[in-house]
Amino acid sequence: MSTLKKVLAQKIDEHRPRTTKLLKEHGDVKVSDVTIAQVIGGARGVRCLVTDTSYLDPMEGIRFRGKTIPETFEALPKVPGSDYPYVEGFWYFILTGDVPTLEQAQEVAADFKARSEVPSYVWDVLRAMSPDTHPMTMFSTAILSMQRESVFAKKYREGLSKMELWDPMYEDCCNLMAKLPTIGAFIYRHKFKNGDIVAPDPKLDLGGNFAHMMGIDHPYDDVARMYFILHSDHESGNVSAHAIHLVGSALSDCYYALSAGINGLAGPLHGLANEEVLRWTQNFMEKLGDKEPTEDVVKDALWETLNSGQVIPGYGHAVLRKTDPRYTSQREFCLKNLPDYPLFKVISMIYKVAPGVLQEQGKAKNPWPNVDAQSGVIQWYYGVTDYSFYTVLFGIGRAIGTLANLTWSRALGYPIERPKSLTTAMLEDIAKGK
Ligand code: CMX
Repeated sequence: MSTLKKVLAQKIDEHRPRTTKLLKEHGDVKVSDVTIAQVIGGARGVRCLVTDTSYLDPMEGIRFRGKTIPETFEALPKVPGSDYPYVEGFWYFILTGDVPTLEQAQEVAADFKARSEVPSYVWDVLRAMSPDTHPMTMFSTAILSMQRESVFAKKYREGLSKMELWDPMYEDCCNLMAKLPTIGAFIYRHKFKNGDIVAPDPKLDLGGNFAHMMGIDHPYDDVARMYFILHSDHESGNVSAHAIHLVGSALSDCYYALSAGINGLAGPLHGLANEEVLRWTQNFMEKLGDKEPTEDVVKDALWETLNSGQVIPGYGHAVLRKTDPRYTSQREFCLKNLPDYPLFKVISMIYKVAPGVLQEQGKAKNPWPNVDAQSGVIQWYYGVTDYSFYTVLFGIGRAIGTLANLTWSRALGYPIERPKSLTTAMLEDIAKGK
């Protein structure tokens, strides 16, 4: 058994009594009161999920296993010759809460390599799809097509006790995690590089190998490591994470669950916003022609978007009430690596102007940028200009946290999710105090 699996099994044994005690001794303690606005308004702010892998504070932003983004990058073992950590080490960290040693991160890297071969029928499925299929549809389909590989589904059919369900779920999640970068890079090369596929290099770590399969040189390997870790986890209430948790709660395996989450991530109010940001910015720059993007010109363009009833992509958030630290982290990367790049300058100008415009409009509760406002410019700079691909990158990252969560959900025996609905007439009666 790998070190990671041994440590995880021990952590699960230690954690289970905490959940049992909360349920048995404190099950009737109130956590949230729910208002009619929350019932109608997408359960915003209703505290009714447990997530131990990460916590999102509205003012501070995300913490992975208690660590801020800079603390996470600082603590994890780095890939030799790189400024960024092993994604595989992050997988160890998010699953267990322990910072792995370099050897432990490399053990996961070797384990992933052994699991990384994608069944050839997946390539047949992707090649059979219409050329105008969106990369997210391809990604979701590729994941779903591998459901027949599920160890969890097989073991469940054979009859496995509830206490043991986490083990095949862990195996499935590792198998899937190890294959996602190869699938993502295949979709990119198949769709945007005339099908000129680059074979994986078994010597490289997950981030390095992804850059290699994309066909892009250093420092794109660092971009991949940074990008996957930054997008990994944002508690469980966001659409992709929640969809994955929800589908998994029916004891569907992780192929079904992740595919569902990827479908949610493909919505323009969620992960697809990174594509929308680039589309908006490119349209804006085209209209601008040779003119300088002054503050006034940017302001006018933002108002035009708002006045036409559309949202400003990359701005606002359901939980955050300040600039997303995932935005800041990517901005710092840009300031170091591409400070004078014209597209970055436009993105920075939007950052200067958009919060004021949104505040003046007075609708958005959070006028500050989220992760999606800054991610596309980095991709564009390194040659990935086909922005319909960007959300696939988000999806590979998002799998890390959500698959770790799914493993823990099976370990702690969380039940099938089933909130209760009311009719509008019932809400009207409640409003009248009946
Ligand atoms: N531009 C224009 N209007 C916005 C806005 C934006 N960026 N953000 C919020 N609003 C509007 C909402 O549409 C809503 O309008 P109505 O009252 O007419 O329905 C109003 O402000 C209040 O919304 P809110 O409570 O501040 O925001 P929500 O929690 O409902 O929605 C989010 C959050 C992210 C969907 C929203 O801010 C948005 O649409 N942003 C743009 C899309 C985007 O960047 N999404 C990516 C989020 C991060 C991610 O998941 O990847």
